Amino acid sequence: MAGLAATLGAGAMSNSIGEIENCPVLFVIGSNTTETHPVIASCMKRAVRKGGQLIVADPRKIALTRWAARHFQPKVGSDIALLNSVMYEIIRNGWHNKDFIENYTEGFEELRKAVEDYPPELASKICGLAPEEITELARILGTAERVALFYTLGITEHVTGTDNVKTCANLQILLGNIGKESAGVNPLRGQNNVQGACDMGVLPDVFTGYQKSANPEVRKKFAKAWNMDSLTDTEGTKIPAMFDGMVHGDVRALYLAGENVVMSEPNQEHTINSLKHLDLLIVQDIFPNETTEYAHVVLPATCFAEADGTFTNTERRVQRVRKAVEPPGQAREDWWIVNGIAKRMGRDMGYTSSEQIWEEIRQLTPSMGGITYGRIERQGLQWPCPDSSHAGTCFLYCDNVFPCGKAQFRPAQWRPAVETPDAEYPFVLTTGRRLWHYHTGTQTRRSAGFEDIFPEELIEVSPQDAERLKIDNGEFIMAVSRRGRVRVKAWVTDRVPQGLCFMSFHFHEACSNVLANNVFDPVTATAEYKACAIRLEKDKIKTQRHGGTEKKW
Ligand SMILES: Nc1nc2c(c(=O)[nH]1)N[C@H]1C(S)=C(S)[C@@H](COP(=O)(O)OP(=O)(O)OC[C@H]3O[C@@H](n4cnc5c(=O)[nH]c(N)nc54)[C@H](O)[C@@H]3O)O[C@H]1N2
Ligand SMILES: Nc1nc2c(c(=O)[nH]1)N[C@H]1C(S)=C(S)[C@@H](COP(=O)(O)OP(=O)(O)OC[C@H]3O[C@@H](n4cnc5c(=O)[nH]c(N)nc54)[C@H](O)[C@@H]3O)O[C@H]1N2
Ligand SMILES: [Mo]
Repeated sequence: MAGLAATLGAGAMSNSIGEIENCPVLFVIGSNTTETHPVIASCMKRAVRKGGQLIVADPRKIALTRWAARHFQPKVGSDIALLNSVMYEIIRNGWHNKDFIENYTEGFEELRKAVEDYPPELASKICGLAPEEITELARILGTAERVALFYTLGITEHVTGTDNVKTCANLQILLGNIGKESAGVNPLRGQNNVQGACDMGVLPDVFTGYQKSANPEVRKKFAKAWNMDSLTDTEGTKIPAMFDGMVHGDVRALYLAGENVVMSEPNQEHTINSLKHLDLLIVQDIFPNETTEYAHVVLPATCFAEADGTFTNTERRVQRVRKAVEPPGQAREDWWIVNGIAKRMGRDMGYTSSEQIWEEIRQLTPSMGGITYGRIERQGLQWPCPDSSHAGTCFLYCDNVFPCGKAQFRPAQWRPAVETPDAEYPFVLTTGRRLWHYHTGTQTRRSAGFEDIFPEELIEVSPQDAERLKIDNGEFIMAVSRRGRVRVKAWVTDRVPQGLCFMSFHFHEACSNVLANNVFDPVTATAEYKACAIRLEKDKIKTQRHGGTEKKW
């Protein structure tokens, strides 16, 4: 799977958005698509209207389930057990794609052995589905002509996130659902340009296009282009290690560009404490926010509508963005600020436009060599696009050609979340997003319309739990974890099953990251935002709505 892993590691969709409406079976696991990717959700609905079968696996009754032929409601953090059991049933019934496995894969025996430990009766105890439901899911996926799998953070934001992703890939390889249209393994990327950021090498161990910094040839190529004698092969630091390093004094200065970490990192107290240790905190942002409170220097940047450049979307499509309005005050484009700082630090990179920067990227990145501003003037191009005569790539691994040779099974074993409910903290809290708001709210909470529609945070509590704890819909309660407590209004709703609560991190008055657990996947260092243990308490002080900290700006 190295080739597959390279793209999955890059987190790109193997297939394209345009193929979604023709999927005969869509398997959506851990993605609240209607609220977080509404445009892609409408393609999924179109597929359903065309006769496609939509299968959703999500612990919550999300809006997409209204369109689903079947909604499976596994427990939070149980996906490996569920999918291993599904593969157990697929193999037991002979539904796996024997030709594909024989000719194009490696490691089938190891996978078969690994999933032997997950008969439905046993997996059922972990994931909370009936054994018959697991068999039913296996039959739907195993007997389909092809299946497209879509996943998002319900899969990745666990300490087992990497293994969760590998398990999704194992399933699709087992069924031969790779390298063809309207199939594949499709992580739906988050921000408008998170794909672009990763593609540009904003990761600790790669240059542009996932060229490894450990490779001496690659380092030589970049050093030459940048007129340097050599480039270091040390791997960059991942976020959790940075924050720990601040506390221990190893990290003295931090430069944040476009991240409101006080709100978005797990365990807010730890985040703030870490920032307070810094000698220098620089924040480059378009607005003052909870993090600029701790900054020594704030650099005002332009927003998307005030800048020129490219964004790369979830289907690997590089698209032009053009400046539509003039930036206010002293705000400058992000690249201009970085260029200016480098100049003052003694290294003039000499950039004068975003196109000039793109040209350098293109020349140094084989997978994007054929993408020029001229060619994407009207319509973006999808990488890989190696040269100017190449039309771009809709779906990866066509003709079963994998960069590593054969697709490799990478079996994984289920492990529970780090924090599971106990007598003191009896609920699972899973966190995420709402349609009306964007992340830490710096942008959407400045929009009167969104604030009218969804003005405050609500913690989702099941009707059964609310009745037992005598919690009324709309009543303020306290949500308490080992890391902090949050006062928040209860939304009594069957969107969550008994024992599960859900909160977003959009509102500073009641942010789930006060509660979330700062434990991380060992490979990616992604936090376990999707599972921690909490208890609910009645709020003794009956105060007004919006009782949290007041905004100072
Ligand atoms: N409106 C809006 N849209 C957004 C964003 C936003 O802030 N607001 N942010 C963007 C970004 S950066 C991202 S990364 C994406 C995220 O997109 P999503 O991942 O769709 O967003 P989340 O709200 O985190 O939803 C995760 C889903 O996983 C489910 N889940 C939780 N735990 C588990 C589990 O253990 N197993 C399974 N199978 N499912 C589980 C939750 O119930 C939820 O439905 O959204 C993007 N789109
Ligand atoms: N509990 C919980 N926490 C989570 C998650 C979760 O599911 N649950 N999801 C995680 C995920 S997937 C993500 S992506 C993160 C998001 O976390 P963040 O990236 O910290 O959240 P944003 O609110 O998007 O903050 C981005 C900042 O960038 C600024 N900004 C916007 N445009 C520009 C620009 O063009 N230039 C510059 N310089 N700044 C700009 C905004 O004003 C804002 O302050 O949150 C993570 N945190
Ligand atoms: Mo994200």
